[in-house]
Amino acid sequence: MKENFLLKFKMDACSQEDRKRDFEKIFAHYDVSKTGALEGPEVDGFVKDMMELVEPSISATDLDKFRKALMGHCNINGDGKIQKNELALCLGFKPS
Ligand SMILES: [Ca+2]
Repeated sequence: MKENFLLKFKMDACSQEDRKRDFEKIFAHYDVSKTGALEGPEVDGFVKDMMELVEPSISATDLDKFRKALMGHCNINGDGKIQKNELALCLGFKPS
């Protein structure tokens, strides 16, 4: 089984500090180009890992649907990328 980066993190970490640190690591891992925003294949990678946590054999069609839904939900400023603060809101982290 391919290693899934998201599995390394417990999203129910006990303190707000733990959660924030985990979030920073997750974002940095998927923001390959270090632009401060997930775009194109970076979003694909994030969506794939996230969906494979709940549905290991998910189809490409479903992944695409979920990617569109995620973009619709997270991409608040409408620039086609997911900024760090947008992903934080999406995952239920309070902006700091
Ligand atoms: Ca955006």
